[in-house]
Amino acid sequence: MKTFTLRFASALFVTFAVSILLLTNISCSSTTAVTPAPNTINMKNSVFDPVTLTVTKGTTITWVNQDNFAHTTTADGNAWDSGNIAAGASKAFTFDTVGTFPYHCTYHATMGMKGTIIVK
Ligand SMILES: [Cu+2]
Repeated sequence: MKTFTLRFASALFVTFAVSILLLTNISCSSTTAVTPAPNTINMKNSVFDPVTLTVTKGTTITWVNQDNFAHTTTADGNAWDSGNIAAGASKAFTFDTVGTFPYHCTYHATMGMKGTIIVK
């Protein structure tokens, strides 16, 4: 009787553990699907990397300046403007409006330092 109870309890526990694993996997894969790219844009050699970033509404994007001089992230339509982001510094904005937002660095746009944020 004791053995049977123990086995039954073990079976229950295994079922429970497998369920948790399945649930964990499901939530992990859906998170990956919603956010395909890390929400960080590097500013290096006066280039935004990646040049185009697609995110879901409500996502916070962080720009990281890896150059040893200042950059900005400035929306062409002025939806956002970081002002100076010093060497080694970063700046984050949260995107709550769906749309396509071209942007640039005010210092290096003429050198081609431009990017696009797509919010879905
Ligand atoms: Cu710049």
